[in-house]
Order: sequence, then C-alpha cells, then structure tokens
Amino acid sequence: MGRLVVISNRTANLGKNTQIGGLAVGIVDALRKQGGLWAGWDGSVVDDAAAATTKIQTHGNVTTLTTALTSEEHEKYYLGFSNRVLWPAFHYRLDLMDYRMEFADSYSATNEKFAELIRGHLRDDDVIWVHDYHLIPMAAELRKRNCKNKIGFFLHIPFPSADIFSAVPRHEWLRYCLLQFDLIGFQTVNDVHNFHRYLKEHSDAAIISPEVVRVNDRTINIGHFPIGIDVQQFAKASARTDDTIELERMRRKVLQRFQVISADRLDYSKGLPHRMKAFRKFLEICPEYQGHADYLQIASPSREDVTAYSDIKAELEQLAGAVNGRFADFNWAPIQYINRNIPREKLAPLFRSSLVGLITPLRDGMNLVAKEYIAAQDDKDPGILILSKFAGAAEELSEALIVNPYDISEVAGALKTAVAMPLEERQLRHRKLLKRITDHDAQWWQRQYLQALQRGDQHPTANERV
Ligand code: GDG
Repeated sequence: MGRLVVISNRTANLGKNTQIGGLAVGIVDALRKQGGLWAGWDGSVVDDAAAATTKIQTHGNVTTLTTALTSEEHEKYYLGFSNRVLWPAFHYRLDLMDYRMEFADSYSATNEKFAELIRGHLRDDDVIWVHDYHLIPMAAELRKRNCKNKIGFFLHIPFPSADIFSAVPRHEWLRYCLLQFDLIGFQTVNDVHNFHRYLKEHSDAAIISPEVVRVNDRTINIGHFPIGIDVQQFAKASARTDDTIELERMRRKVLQRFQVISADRLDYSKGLPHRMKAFRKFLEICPEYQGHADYLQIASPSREDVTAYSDIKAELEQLAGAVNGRFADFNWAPIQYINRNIPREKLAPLFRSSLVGLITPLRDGMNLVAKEYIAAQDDKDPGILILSKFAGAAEELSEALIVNPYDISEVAGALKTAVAMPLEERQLRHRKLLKRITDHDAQWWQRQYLQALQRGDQHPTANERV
C-alpha cells in the first residue's frame, strides 16, 4: 500500500505534547497508520510570493509540507472566495455572499499554486485525500499535471440544495472540478441527495446508483461518511477536572443551580443570537428557574477580518448584556459569555458538569461539539443534548431533543423538558447516543472513507470537460 497524502487548508501541529482535537483526530490517526504526507497552508501571511518559503518537517512516519499565503491570496482566496462566497452560500446565507470576480480568480490561482508545489512531492502509488471547500479545484489542478493517482475529496460543511448551489458564481466550474475526484464524500445522506439533485438538474452526468455517477468515461463514487470524534480521549479528559471547575460545580449544587452549555466558533452559522433569545424565553416561561439556571456560552474568535463575523460579535455582546440586565440579581447573572478560546482540557470537564448541551446551529456540516458533549457525560447522571435539526449530527443523534433552531419557543420548550427530564430517561437516551458515537468514531470515519477510496474502480483522464 502506498502513502496517504492529505491536502487541507491548514495542517495540525504534530509536535510532541500537542493535543490534537476536532477534525484533525481522524486525519492524524490515518496518516500515522499508513505513513504519509500532509500538505497545506502554514498559517502565515507574507507580503509577496518571493517571501513565502516551503517548510518540510518530519514527525515519525508523517511529513508536513507547508507554505505561506501572500497577503493578496489571504484576502482573495481565503477570506474572499472561501469565506465570503462558499462558506455563506453552503450555509444557505446567499444574502452574505460577497462576490467579486477577483476572488474566484485568486481561488483558482492559489489552488494551482498548491498543486504545483505538492505535485513535486507525489509518488505514483500515493492515495490523495483532499479536505474541504477551500480546495475544490485541487484534483483538476493535479490532473492537469498528469497525476493519475486516486484522489478523494471530503466536504466538511453542508452541500446545499440545488437552487442554492446554482446561485454560487462559477458553479459549473466548481461542478467540473468536483467531478475530477474519484470519491466525493459528504457528511450526511441529505448532502448526497442535494448533490444528486443538482447533477440531475444542471449536468449530463448519469446517476448510475446512489453511490456511482458517470461522466463521459469517468466513474465517480459518492458517499456519506459522518465524521466522528475520539470518544475515549474526550471522555478521559472530561473526568480530569481542576479546582476552579470543581469548586464551581459544588457551589452550583449548594445553590441548586444547573448549567446549560454551548461552545462554538463565533460564526453566524451557529445560531448564537437565536440561542440566547431562546434562553431568555425559557426564563420568561419558567420564572421558577430564574436564579437557578446558568447559561455558559463559549464563543471562540473566528475569521474576525470578515465583516459578517464582527457584526455577529457586536450583536451577541448587546444581547447578552440585555438579557443579564433584565434578569440578573446581586448574586446571579443568567448568561456567562466568554469570547475566548478555552483550552481543550478545560472544555471537556465543563461539558460534563452541565445538565444541558445546547447545540443549535442554523446549518452545520456535522457539529463535533454535539458528539463531544455526549462523550463527556457521566453515565450515572448524564446531561441532555438539545440539537438543531439542521446540524448534520441530527441524522445520527435522534435520541437528542431535536429542535428547529429558528423557532425560539420550541427551543425554550426543549430547555424546559430537558431540565425536568427524569434520570432514567436521561440515562436511556445517553446510552443509545454514546453507543452511536462510539461505533462511528474518528477512526471509523477515516477507515470507511479510505476503504471506499481505495476500492473505487476509477481510471481518470485529464482535462475532460463536463
Ligand atoms: C467544520 C464544520 C464539522 C470550540 N470552541 C473551542 C474549541 N472548540 C472545538 C470544539 C470542536 C471544534 O472546535 C468545532 O468543531 P465543529 O464541528 O463544531 O465546527 P467547525 O469548526 O465549524 O467545523 C462542522 C467539522 O468541520 C468537522 O468535519 O463538524 O460542521 O463546520 O472540536 O470542541 N476548542 C477549544 N477551545 C474552544 O474555546 N480548545
């Protein structure tokens, strides 16, 4: 078996003592098993191309190959086409799409630059796995450079409905690029349906079966591979608590208070203002919980150079202030809003000590926090997950309280149900949820995907047009 080559926008730090979290868990696991190369942006921005150096670092059997972006690429490829066009559109926010021709040109050119760099490091028997919306043109660029390897793509964010995708500038070109991969992996069945429907309405591709599409003489495999977490690692971290968290937990117990928790990147797709409004509604309809319910919202800073992100930050600060101003007493404030990145080892015990995990994105590819919240629970006295029906995770986690995140009253009602739920029902739901995330963990995800990629019977031809 050849090496695994992973190409993603960012790579993780593989140095000793680094805690790997989120989506990197499955990728690192696969790379270490098979040995390989991980290529991507090193996170730095330089004034011009001449200042961008390529870094090659080896950690055991895994090598990382990284380079900088120029300030123009950062502005137009990364903040521009990736995060001001594709991200909002794929999350159904066409109103936030900020399209300029130069964004798409830079997106295409930056993918070309990465492909050129990586091509020189590829071997004939490498299997290549490309991640996410920043790199849709990667296979097309590598094919142009006569790369005949198996190349798979995994989309971490939702694939939107056909109408929405067809509103994305240059969607025909993006479709052509997608169909240069051998395997296109999505998070959910719903994403696969959306992609099929788009192909049916907007292309001549022949849909042979739910898993196979033919275009000219190419066969492209399609599948859904819900991403998972390292359940054991997270469970272990959640049981390791520190003095401050423990003290706070005991204080809450004495005061008969419970905690509702949410942790997200501060992103408009996560539905944070709707969530704060739902919590406010809950305090209105259940006044008996005023003074007894703490809502902890951790919102780690994200993409602050994009206006839509600074707008939502301001809205949240205003909303948290207004709710606290209205309900707080001398010894209690309902919302604790932390706009900072919290270390991972703190996050897990906080999940464990919270009676409710309130995870209500307006749209999400999967949502790992939902799975982390389940993994962190004490099975003798587990908390309850309230989950948006628009998170990919809702396809798997049906024993959560599933809600429409836009319906403030419904979410407030779910909070009421959650805090009153008898222990036996919480335990029953938790057992089923824990089994599901354990069966479908990060290792399962990468194995399923890579087996499907290696199985595919594909003979790519460069430069075909769809
Ligand atoms: C994309 C897709 C898909 C959050 N706050 C802190 C912190 N986090 C960690 C969580 C979790 C990760 O960040 C967030 O993962 P999500 O899945 O919730 O969301 P995205 O970042 O939008 O990820 C998503 C994912 O890719 C994987 O395919 O599920 O749908 O949008 O691990 O715990 N971690 C730390 N401090 C924080 O304050 N340390």
